[in-house]
Amino acid sequence: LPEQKQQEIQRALHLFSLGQGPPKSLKEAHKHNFRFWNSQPVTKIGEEVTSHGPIQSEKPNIRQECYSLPEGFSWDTLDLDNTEQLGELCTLLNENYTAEDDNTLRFYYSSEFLLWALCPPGWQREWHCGVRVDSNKKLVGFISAVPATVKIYDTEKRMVEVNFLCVHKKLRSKRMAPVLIREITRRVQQQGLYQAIYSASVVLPTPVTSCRYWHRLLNPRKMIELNFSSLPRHMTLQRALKLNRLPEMTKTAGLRLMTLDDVPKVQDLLREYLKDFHLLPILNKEETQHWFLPRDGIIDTYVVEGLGGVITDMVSFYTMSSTILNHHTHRSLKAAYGLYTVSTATPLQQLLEDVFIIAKARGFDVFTALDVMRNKEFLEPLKFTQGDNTMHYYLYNWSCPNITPDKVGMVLK
Ligand code: MYA
Repeated sequence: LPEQKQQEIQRALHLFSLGQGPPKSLKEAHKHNFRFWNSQPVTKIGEEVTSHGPIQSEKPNIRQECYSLPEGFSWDTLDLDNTEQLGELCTLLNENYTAEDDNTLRFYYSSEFLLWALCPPGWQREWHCGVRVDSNKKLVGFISAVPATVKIYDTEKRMVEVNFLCVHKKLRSKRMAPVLIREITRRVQQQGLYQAIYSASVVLPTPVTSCRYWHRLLNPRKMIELNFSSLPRHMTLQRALKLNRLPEMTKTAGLRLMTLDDVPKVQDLLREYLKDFHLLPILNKEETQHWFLPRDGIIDTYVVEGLGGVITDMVSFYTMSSTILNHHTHRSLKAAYGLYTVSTATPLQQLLEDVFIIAKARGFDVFTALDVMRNKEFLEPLKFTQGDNTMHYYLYNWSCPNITPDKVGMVLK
């Protein structure tokens, strides 16, 4: 094609991509002009990385004052101890954070879940960063960070996990997200941290790893009635019931909910299991307690206690409830999202099948897991089917070679 024509096509592609939001695949990402992300210390799309380390090694000049918001909006650091403000955050997220494309399912975040996710040991109020409309004080934007120690290949780094970036539906595509990201970056850097880890279903520069969701039906009848998008084609109710049938009773002696006394043993079990992966959390006692000690409707950890009180195995998952929109019989869906599964004495499949039996009895409809760690060993044998969604993990201001999902030892909530 003549050069002028080529340029016109490039320009049209660029304008098209601007109106489309971030790309959903790496192929699309190669054509996308990341106006904001290209200005940030992150690996560029297509850049081959062989070295390890910060992208910006010198300490940045940190602005003293907040970044400017469009006129009519102001920053407001939320106080999550204040039930009214916590309620406002629930409303913002529940109405604007997620909805399936076909508008049938919407995640429901409870106040208790948000307190668990946003106030782990070392949390900082400044990192619960909201945006309000000046005229009526309505909360319309949010971004958060929580502290974490993460090991990437051979480097242990104190950093933050960034999550719950949300802009009200009516204010989308107005470049509010880049301002929120810049502001949380500034507030984190002010505390002397220069790296972050985060995940998203969209492709940005550049995933360090890309993992797939898999689903195991616990209540196949309900999932079929809901026409759950990840069901295998031609799955009839009879086939689904037969395929997903579970034994009546669990098999593993000593399987029980984790208690406070188990914290040090769970910490040791996890440390030993995770040590060979290329991306993993380093958890102290307080963090292990916070992230794993069961809290009904939020986080569950089952352990197997062997002879002499030793903890040999564990399965942890968090609860994600969804509201079902426009269905004549079903109002809500309860999903278990697998975190860490470690087996040293119980066969992996038996351990999980037992947990499915318990989860089903406790009203969970589906068990969801990523293809990270050694999970591939049990996904297909235990009748999981691959979902439609990909979870891309990202690092801010850190470059390292890409990590395959089986070398990922970390699940972000
Ligand atoms: S992932 C969950 C994200 N939230 C949702 O999906 C909820 C529903 N969606 C929304 O609320 C909005 O669509 C959001 C974008 C707010 C996502 N991560 O304002 P815009 C880029 C990063 O016009 P909007 C999570 O919480 C996009 O490529 N960037 O767009 C982790 C474009 O940049 P560029 C994203 O649709 C968050 C720009 O924003 C995302 O109105 C980690 C457009 O802005 C995304 N999910 O709002 C954040 N989606 O021009 C990064 C779009 O370059 C943290 N964009 O293409 C980085 C580390 C910071 C700390 C560092 C410390 C040292």
